[in-house]
Amino acid sequence: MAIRPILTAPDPRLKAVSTDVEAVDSAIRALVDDMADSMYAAEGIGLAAVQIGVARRVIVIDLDQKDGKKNPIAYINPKILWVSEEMATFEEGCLSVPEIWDDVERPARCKVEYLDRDGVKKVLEADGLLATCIQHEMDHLNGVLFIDHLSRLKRSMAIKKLTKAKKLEAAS
Ligand code: K2U
Ligand code: ZN
Repeated sequence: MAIRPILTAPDPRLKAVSTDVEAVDSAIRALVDDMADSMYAAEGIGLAAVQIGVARRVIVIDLDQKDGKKNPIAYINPKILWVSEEMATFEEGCLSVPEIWDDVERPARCKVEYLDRDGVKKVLEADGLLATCIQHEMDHLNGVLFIDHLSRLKRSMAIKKLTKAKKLEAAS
């Protein structure tokens, strides 16, 4: 169990298209545990493996964090089977896009098939914040950040702000 550094944009590694996990073994379970530790340390509610530099199709989400309770759910090789025509808008942020928040419209509900941390196939119908978070994380597995859904002007302003912050961080 380890807290690993979270990549921040701009970083070409965040643009990778992550590859499927061949077998849900102890190494993948250790990756899931590290992802959960890293997510909690950053006070996030979701994390994709690519955000800690591992381009494999693994997501961890925990929307149940209250009173110190932790219930991290692993989604391995997740596939979206269906999305609703109905759309919903949430103000999104991202641990890899620090201090930038903006509204993103996505399908309000989705159905996702995945393997759990024991390799058991599951199917989940999600709505609300879970549906948004799953789609946000699925974007990460395809090398897409939430700012890629914004207008060209807003995205370029975000990249400019993030680039400036990285240069200041490197100089300090
Ligand atoms: O990829 C991520 O960083 C996951 C997001 C979860 C999320 C994003 C958009 C919509 C729903 C969920 C973070 O874990 S939670 C947002 C956040 C961003 C920066 C700092 C703290 C929390
Ligand atoms: Zn994100």
